[in-house]
Amino acid sequence: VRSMASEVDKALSAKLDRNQKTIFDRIISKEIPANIIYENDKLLAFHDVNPQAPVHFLVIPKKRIAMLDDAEDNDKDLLGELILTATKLAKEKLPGGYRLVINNGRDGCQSVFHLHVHILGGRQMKWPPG
Ligand code: D5M
Repeated sequence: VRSMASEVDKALSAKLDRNQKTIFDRIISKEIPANIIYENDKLLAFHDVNPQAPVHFLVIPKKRIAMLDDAEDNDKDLLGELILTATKLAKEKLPGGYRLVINNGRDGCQSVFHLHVHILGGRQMKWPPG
């Protein structure tokens, strides 16, 4: 079982190359399997392979945006849809509440350089997050 520390290790060793395809591109193209929850022409939602809560899934834009830092004004609609879709799915699965997280860069503990929203819930979340 991978631990929280190893997610941090992964983030610390992850290399940012904006032109590099990531594992999420391969999930979008169905080259590799994922437990998909929702899909439309712009977005894909699937369960996180290393869940940090009883419910932990990701919503990603199909457009490759490496990280929140790279989002531009013309991504406004897409970012809106990303959050609203994450929320719609979260409300269905987690009526007691939930947390959305977007990790950005090394200090943010980002390990996959394809923008993704984490949706976590099914337990009492703590604050501040680690
Ligand atoms: O989070 C990246 C997240 O992506 C981390 O929680 C594991 C998850 N992950 C990595 N590979 C896969 C596959 N193949 N399927 C599902 N989930 C995956 P970050 O915010 O970059 O630290």
